[in-house]
Amino acid sequence: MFGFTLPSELLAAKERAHTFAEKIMRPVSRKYDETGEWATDVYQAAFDFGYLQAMVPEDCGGPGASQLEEVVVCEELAWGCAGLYTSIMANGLAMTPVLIAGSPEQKKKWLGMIAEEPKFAAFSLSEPNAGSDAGGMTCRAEKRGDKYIINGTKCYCTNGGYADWYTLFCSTDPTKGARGASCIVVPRDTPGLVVGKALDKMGQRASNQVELYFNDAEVPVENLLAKEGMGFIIAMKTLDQTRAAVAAGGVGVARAAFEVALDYAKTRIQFGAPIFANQAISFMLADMAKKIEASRLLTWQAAWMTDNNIKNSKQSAIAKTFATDTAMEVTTDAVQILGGNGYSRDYLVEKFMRDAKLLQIYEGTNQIQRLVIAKEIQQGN
Ligand code: COS
Repeated sequence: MFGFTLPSELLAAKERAHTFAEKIMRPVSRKYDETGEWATDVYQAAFDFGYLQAMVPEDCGGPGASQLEEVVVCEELAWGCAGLYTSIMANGLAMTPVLIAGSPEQKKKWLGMIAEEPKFAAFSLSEPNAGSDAGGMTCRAEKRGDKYIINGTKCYCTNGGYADWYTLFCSTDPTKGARGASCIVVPRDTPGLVVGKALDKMGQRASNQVELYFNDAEVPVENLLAKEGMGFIIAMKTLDQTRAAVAAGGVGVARAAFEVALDYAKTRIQFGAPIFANQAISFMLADMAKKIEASRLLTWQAAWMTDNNIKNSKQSAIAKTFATDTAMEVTTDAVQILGGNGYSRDYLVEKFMRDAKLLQIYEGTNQIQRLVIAKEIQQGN
């Protein structure tokens, strides 16, 4: 069966997520953008709606959402507020290494915890000197008896200030480069783990990114996911899955800006007519609509491939790049269409534009996505 419409249960999920975004996120999005405070009220509601724990499988007590459902919901959440969306979506990012590589016991323990009450996990890959070159990580875990002793610094750890546990990527064998990387679950209360202060950002200010400092932090060896040396592969497989949810964020932010710009263009009178009457404006809106629709289809495709166990490194990188570049272009054009009003804080489009920028940067910059796409097409994929 081939079709482009969502099945009824996903249409219902989309409608429900839109209601959540409209009634719970939008009214407070400006407040959390200004204060940068942690939105406990929104995350409690996100838990009640099943969004914080969406990726927890049913046998671990969660809703076990498909990737397609996740991206359908994420588009709406990002429409509501990209900063709040990032906190919610990044819980799925942090859980995915456990989903991919955890033993049944590890899944029950770590994912089950997220299903019980509003709790956060955080994905910790980047380091001050290993961002795009993720394989160059130097954070080190040495095995001593039944413990790993961890030393090093991580950065840009989303939700890191509020997480109960971290999926930490670190080197267990520095002589092997990326092949010496491992993924270890680190509980927040680990002695020797210090959480740094939050990054003060241009946009998505409701989300939280911190540095993590490990000083002889001790973690039981049973917290290792899969085997030593599998960390880099786990990270890459995780990002293949989760980049579709970032793409969905791009679609949501772009759509939010498009709606404001379209409404404005139809009602703003200049030279005796709505500015939409000028092709200079209506063609900008036509291009926005075109790119948003294409972004959504690419996003759905990448998510559908994950759900059907089809390798999607190329498609998720394409979706992430296309949709988040679209978000940047559309939000910038929306500010332009609103002119001076667009640049003012009286309208949300200036926030959408600041928020969009981060989507082009996190979960792999769009330059790295092009590297992934280039490698894939070189290999004939
Ligand atoms: N799935 C499975 N395995 C993968 C993979 C994938 N998607 N991508 C790479 N691998 C494997 C390769 O097959 C290779 O295995 P072998 O050692 O057996 O050959 C190994 O991983 C190393 O791959 P590669 O040589 O391609 O690694 P590079 O160091 O060249 O880096 C990029 C690859 C740049 C793509 C990677 O470092 C990356 O994604 N960087 C961005 C990181 C990122 O997104 N950071 C944001 C964090 S979240 S805020």
